[in-house]
Amino acid sequence: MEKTWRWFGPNDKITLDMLRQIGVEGIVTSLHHLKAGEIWTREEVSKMRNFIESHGLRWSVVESLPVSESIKYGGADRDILIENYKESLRNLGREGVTTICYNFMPVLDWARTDLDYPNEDGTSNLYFNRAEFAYFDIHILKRDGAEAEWDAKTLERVELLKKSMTKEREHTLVENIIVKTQCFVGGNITDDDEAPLTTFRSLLALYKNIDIETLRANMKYFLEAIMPICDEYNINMCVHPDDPPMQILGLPRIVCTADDIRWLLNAVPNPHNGLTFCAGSLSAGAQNDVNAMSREFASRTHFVHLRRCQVMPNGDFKEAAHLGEGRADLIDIVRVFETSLRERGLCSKALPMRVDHAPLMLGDEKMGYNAGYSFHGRMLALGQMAGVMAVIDREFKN
Ligand code: DNO
Repeated sequence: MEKTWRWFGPNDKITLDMLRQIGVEGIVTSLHHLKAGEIWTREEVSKMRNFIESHGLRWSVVESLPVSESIKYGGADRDILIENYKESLRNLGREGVTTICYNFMPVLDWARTDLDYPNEDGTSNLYFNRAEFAYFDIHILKRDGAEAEWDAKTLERVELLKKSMTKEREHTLVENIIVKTQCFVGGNITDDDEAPLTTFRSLLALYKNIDIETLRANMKYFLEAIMPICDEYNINMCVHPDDPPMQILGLPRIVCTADDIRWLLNAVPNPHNGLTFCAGSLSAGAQNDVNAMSREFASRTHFVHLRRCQVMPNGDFKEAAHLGEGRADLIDIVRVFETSLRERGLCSKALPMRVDHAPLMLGDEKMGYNAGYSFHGRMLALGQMAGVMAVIDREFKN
């Protein structure tokens, strides 16, 4: 696979020159200065492409070209926003940037309660504490009917938590769940929002009458509308699975399980309607056999995220080391994709992969990196995954 790296644009403290030194081949980025729904002009796309190429790298993947909420819930202006999306795709296609990652998660792009959960070895990771998330839902957000949606064991933990909860921790939970994880990925809440909870509540309200069936219909509508452009420019759309892959905050979520993915790929059978195989997101769902899913969906996978989670008996999950304890066997998954490429007569570099979130280590914690996107942690993970790929490549040559 092609070794790519998520880079956040010219203001990223991790520079393209640094990335070349550690063996990165392709860049994954977005036009982060544009808001969801704005047209990406050919000039803007070309400027970014040239900047990346002037550093000896290529713009391999757009992550993300965000889908506006109105397209997801089916608002009055959705057709206008879909036209804008199509225009952005055309401009990307004209510039030869043809792998597009996006997601179809209502309101919240991804969810974690802890951004620096300490490990025994002195590093720290992202963590999802189910009870703290439920606490946020019931006691901070105060969402109607929230309590009834949580299981008895989690509610018992919430009761315990109530006894030790402080204002500071409540504030940190809000920051972690709806601000710090969202502001840098083109999410709904920006870091200068003075009332993030109010904004968040009004976004949730947009989905009051939207159930799974409606969201599915809206996703199909969106995909069918953009497929002609994808055919014309050979663009691969790669939906990112819901993270975590479960129903949360009363919102419908439709890319959580193998059945969901089967539905999505069959609903719009065009091969340009494909998947970002995020092993990490999928592994956070105890229902998912991630390795079996990689086999089943390899031929419709156009982009791979390598990471893995460890799921605790109480439903918490922790982002584990790439070669450590976790629910997805990344060595096997790399082998699945490398094999599938060769079976389909494609060159190994035809499929971009990036290491996803990795621990904070060796001074990363002082650098203010975006949550999950450390330098040393990701560099170590990339080294490990590059080693796995090299061994597998050697096996194919022998
Ligand atoms: C977080 C990411 C997500 C992902 C988007 C893709 O680190 O996994 O923000 O990039 O959901 O659209």
